[in-house]
Amino acid sequence: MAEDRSDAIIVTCTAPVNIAVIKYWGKRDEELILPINSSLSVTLHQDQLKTITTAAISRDFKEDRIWLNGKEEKIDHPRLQSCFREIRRLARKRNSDNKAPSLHLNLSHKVHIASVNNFPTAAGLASSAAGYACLVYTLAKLYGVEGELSAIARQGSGSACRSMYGGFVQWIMGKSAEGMDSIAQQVAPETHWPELRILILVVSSEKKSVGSTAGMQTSVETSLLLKYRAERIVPERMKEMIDCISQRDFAKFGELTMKDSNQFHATCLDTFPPIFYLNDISKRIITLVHQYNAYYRETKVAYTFDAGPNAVIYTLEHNISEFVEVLKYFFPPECNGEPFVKGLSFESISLSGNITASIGMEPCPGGIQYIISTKPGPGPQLVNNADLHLLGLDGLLKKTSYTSSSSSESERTSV
Ligand code: 2P0
Repeated sequence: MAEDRSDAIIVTCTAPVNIAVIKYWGKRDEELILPINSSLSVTLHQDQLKTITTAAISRDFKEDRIWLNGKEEKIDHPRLQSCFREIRRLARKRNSDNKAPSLHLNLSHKVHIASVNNFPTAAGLASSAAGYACLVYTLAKLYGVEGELSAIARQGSGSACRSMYGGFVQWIMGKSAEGMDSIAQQVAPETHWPELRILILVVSSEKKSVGSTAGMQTSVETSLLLKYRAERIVPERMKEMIDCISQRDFAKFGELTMKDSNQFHATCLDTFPPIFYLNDISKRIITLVHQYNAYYRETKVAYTFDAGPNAVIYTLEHNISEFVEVLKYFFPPECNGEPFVKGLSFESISLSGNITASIGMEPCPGGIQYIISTKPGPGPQLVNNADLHLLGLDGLLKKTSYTSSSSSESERTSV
């Protein structure tokens, strides 16, 4: 728990990445980050992908400070400030209600934060979701505040509210102007569907052309398809997706996941000027998945794409060995000694020539840089080991905190 040798209290927590199967795209309120439609995601396991955040508070600190991935950044970012303000407001309320007044914490004391990801930025995964979820969870533990925190994480980054829970999570868009009802809720825990597997196919390490925040703003301003989607399509799809998950119906879950990803990218094309997130490799992966499913006459594998060209594949445990072999066949690895598949291991099998002949695509060497294999996982966690704090008792970044965390994690994720 919190540590208060000398005067500093230090807390470290971790939070997960999530991948939406019903996409969030578009805000009705930019400042409060209120969406135009509800969305639903799967929380990924933190053994493979997580953010680690340490928060320290002390009367000796002169100002609030933050280090992200080893580099000090400005603390005055409005979204960061929103999260600080809201957590401190809850702490003040808790103190004035006198429910569990904190003996140690003076709310005027300054806070130092350090945060690192255990996955390479090159993976192109939205790190803001895990990052803001981890910040809010860690600050809440530091100040000893509990309860509904997803509405605070939402004010850091919309998708961050879904990373406040494990398993299958919906973000209910809410109706109020203040956003108190725009919150995340767990639909089912990570244990609900133990066979579900997720592969992240990293196809490009380039920075995305249009960031999500700016991209969705232009879409809201210009795309009639997005408006139609938000008002007429997503409400039904949310119900349908919750049913697929509760019945563990992979074929329906996979089909709806692919359709929703395609519709999100259609709204990007309907944006003016249009936004292109999928590249040629993304499109080849889409074709491959459809050909593979056609071979079996069953939806065994599903893709989804966010605001970038990397694919996320959902499938079931018993399909994974074969599908990864299919990927290796059509995207022969050029990985220079690095493992092609990192993360959760599975047995390797040899491939039947019938499948590759039936798919009939030209192989594209190096098209996929590497794959991260994972499964659904739990929500944010408190780290009960002071050795893992990223900040020392002096409130400064430990010399090893960035590099050692990154290298030990990459060892752990290799197979
Ligand atoms: C999602 N994405 O539902 C969708 C699908 C990208 C495509 O949430 O402006 O980084 O911080 O609220 O949360 C990306 O949007 O945007 C996103 P902000 P965020 O996962």
